[in-house]
Amino acid sequence: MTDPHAIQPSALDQLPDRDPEETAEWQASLDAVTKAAGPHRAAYLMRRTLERAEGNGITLPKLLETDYVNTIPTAAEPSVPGDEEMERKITAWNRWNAAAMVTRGAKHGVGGHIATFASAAWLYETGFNHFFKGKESQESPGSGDQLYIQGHASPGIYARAFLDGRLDESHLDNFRRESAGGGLPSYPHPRRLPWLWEFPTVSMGLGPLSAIYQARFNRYLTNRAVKDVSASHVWAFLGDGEMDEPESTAALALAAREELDNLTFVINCNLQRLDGPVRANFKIVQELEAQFRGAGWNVVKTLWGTAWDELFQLDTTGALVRRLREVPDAQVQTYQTRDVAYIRQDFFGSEPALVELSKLLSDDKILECFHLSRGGHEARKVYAAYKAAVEHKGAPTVILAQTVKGHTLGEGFASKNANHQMKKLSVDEFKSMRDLLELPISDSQFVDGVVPYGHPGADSPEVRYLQERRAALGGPAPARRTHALAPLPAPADKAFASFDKGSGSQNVATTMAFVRLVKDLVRDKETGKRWVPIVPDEARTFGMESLFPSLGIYSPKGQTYEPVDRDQLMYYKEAKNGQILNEGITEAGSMADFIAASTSYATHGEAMIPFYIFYSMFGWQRTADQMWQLGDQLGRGFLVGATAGRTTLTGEGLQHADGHSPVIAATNPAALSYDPAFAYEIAAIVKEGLRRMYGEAAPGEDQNVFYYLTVYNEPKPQPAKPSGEGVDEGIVKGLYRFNTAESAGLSPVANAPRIQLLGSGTAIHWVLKAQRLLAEEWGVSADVWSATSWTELRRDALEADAALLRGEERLPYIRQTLQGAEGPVLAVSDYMRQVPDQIAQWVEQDYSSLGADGFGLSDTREAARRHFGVDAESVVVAALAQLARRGEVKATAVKEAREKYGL
Ligand SMILES: Cc1ncc(C[n+]2csc(CCOP(=O)(O)OP(=O)(O)O)c2C)c(N)n1
Ligand SMILES: [Mg+2]
Repeated sequence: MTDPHAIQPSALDQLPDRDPEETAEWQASLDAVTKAAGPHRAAYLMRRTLERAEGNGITLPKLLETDYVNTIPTAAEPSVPGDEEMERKITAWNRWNAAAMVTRGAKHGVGGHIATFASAAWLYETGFNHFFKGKESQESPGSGDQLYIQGHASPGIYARAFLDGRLDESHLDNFRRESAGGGLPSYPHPRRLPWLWEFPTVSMGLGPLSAIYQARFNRYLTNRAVKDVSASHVWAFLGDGEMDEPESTAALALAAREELDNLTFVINCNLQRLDGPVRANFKIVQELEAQFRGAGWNVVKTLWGTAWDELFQLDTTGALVRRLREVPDAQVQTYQTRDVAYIRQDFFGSEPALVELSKLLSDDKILECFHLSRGGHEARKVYAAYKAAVEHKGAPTVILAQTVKGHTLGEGFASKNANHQMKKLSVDEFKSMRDLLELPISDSQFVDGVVPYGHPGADSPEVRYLQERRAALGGPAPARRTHALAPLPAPADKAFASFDKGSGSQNVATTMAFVRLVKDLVRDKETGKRWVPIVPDEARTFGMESLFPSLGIYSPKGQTYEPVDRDQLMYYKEAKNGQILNEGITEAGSMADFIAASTSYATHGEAMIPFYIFYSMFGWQRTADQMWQLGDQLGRGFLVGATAGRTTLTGEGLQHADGHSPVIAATNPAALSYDPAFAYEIAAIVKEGLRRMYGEAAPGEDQNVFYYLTVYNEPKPQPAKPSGEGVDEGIVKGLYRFNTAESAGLSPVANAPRIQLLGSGTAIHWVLKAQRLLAEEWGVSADVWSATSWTELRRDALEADAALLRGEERLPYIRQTLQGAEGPVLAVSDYMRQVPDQIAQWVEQDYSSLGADGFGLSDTREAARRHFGVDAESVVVAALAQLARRGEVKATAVKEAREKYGL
């Protein structure tokens, strides 16, 4: 056995002990207390001493865990400035209607959740009655607070909107039945119910991450003097199970570092998730406390209801606190469902001091404590926690509120492992709930066994109270602003037009072209300050470091140090009003930034224009779920996949080489995905994007879209924009003819066989070379088309197909554009063939494609292109093969070409 008093080497030894005698005296007094009064008392004294030290300004690292008790004792709770009885009644109606709407829907088999809101009802109610600011709030006009509501609690939010008159019975009866119109979406989906929901949350983990960046973005808006939203508070309601998602805790340190005291997490610690306990053998609250404290958050534990106070008073030995700390969560859950004999034996029977304590407790008292009395179920305690949170300065707050999952729903529900998925209550269960909640609903209202909705009447004291509270706080919540903003003025055309001349012989990569364009646009007098450049530690890779000194990198601290490169032109400039969000290596964080900025038009009534530029491989592939969230949240802005393509990243290889981001982007209905080949195309697409998302909407046009552009790092001379008709339209719609064999000056012979070559992005350069080889070496005329968006071409065609079912006939744009083009079509890109093949079924001509399928590899661009069979020579051979099949060139030409080029 090791001697506990033996001196162990420790970090303290690096610091010389100036007075070993004094040190020994302190240690001896601790030993004495431990011996005389027990370890609990010793620990208590140590904590008190640490508290005193803190009060004296002695800085010591904080302890990560406190006992399993409330942070705010009952005696320190402020009184709730409202009518507690009225709020109890309102909550009871909401509990009822939330359970009723899901139960009534059960006959359609559309599902729903009852237990989550039942555990969280007071967490929401207290916020709605006393804290959450609405959009018309005087302190934060047009913004209010931002509420991230747990997805599975949505029935409770609908129930409240029913009580306040924003929804009626038919809405509730169409919960989860949206296709006929007028229904309610399952979860917070702004796209489906844009006047109510602001923030989609149900893909767990994305809500907490987004909430942090939203709070951060609020600071950014304020610090950049776009809009003062310093009074807006961000509230994120989260499940304890949800905290296991990596995204949930990914940005905790950022929130603390930037002192986001405009942010509160409320974690509903009902100790259960979908399958069972969150931390069966451990304690989730303690784990979260340590994690949040360690990250620098203010932690408020609201664990026990008032009934427990008497027990803590009686706990003279500290045995109760010790036991509460040691019983694992799943055992606490079991107590919630077992009789008093079991609790006496299993909980109190574990040691003599607890047996003694339990003798002082009645059966009813024990049951009240173990079955019901939780901090998260008492308005006073929740109020105290929220007040502490909004008053805390210098750090965000997390409230760990302990609750019972399925609270008030009866024995069949409460604390049952399967309760997350139980979709209905029986009539008898409803009747017991009615009695428990003292709701004035009569048996006769259950017609044919159908549970009735409950409403005290539009003019009832409950509804008037609720509406008055909301009016005082600035209007209904949650609520999203849907009225149209004044369109932003279009930037001067000069910025775009300068790309139309081309770059002459100068080599310019399309990434560079995009960065140059943005540099011009951020200088625009009217709209420049609205741009939000976001980049996750890759600005230098994309040639953006010249933006550092001119725009500044956002830091709420400004620049407290002298940058190492201060004497250089492009030094690393941070500023409190910096415009660039240089996020460090977090694509998820950058996307969360993007989402906050891209929805600022609705959240704050201030349109912002985010562009987020990333390594294309680490965008969609890494964070596609956030792109989906963005689409749901109706975000607008530009995503830019740089260093795109499977063969462009000389030497980088398998994990960098992106051959499929356009495939993933195509799955998102809100993403308009473009693969521009030339600088002037980028200018045209960005110009159109600004018009569509921020300008005047055309009739029937959805403005709630975002753009995805793939740009390349390959320097090439940028041609001038062809002067032909329909070029601008073609760029936006996805295809236009760049040149013909004739206009390219390739002087083909009369009646030469002809082929149409379609290329996108960097592939256009191989296609153009192939066009020349075909003419000069094989007597074949090729016309070259730039396919700026395979995805938009397909969508247009899909729409034409859908219109056909409605009896409207129109040619898809792709077919119309290629009409009369001679010969077969060969489509080429630097992505897997699935990307160009999106259009195949609508091309009338013989169609074929080339692409970079399979894992990427490390090599030179030329070698990689030869490997994947997409280089100019491969294009020539494929074109000859296509023509040979049609009998338009000699069959031997294919073999000859392969041998000539050494394929
Ligand atoms: C990313 C993701 N994975 C899985 C789910 C499915 N899911 C929905 S709710 C749930 C359990 C939630 O438990 P918790 O967060 O503790 O919430 P509670 O209902 O207990 O308040 C799960 C696994 C989801 N919605 N999102
Ligand atoms: Mg839970």
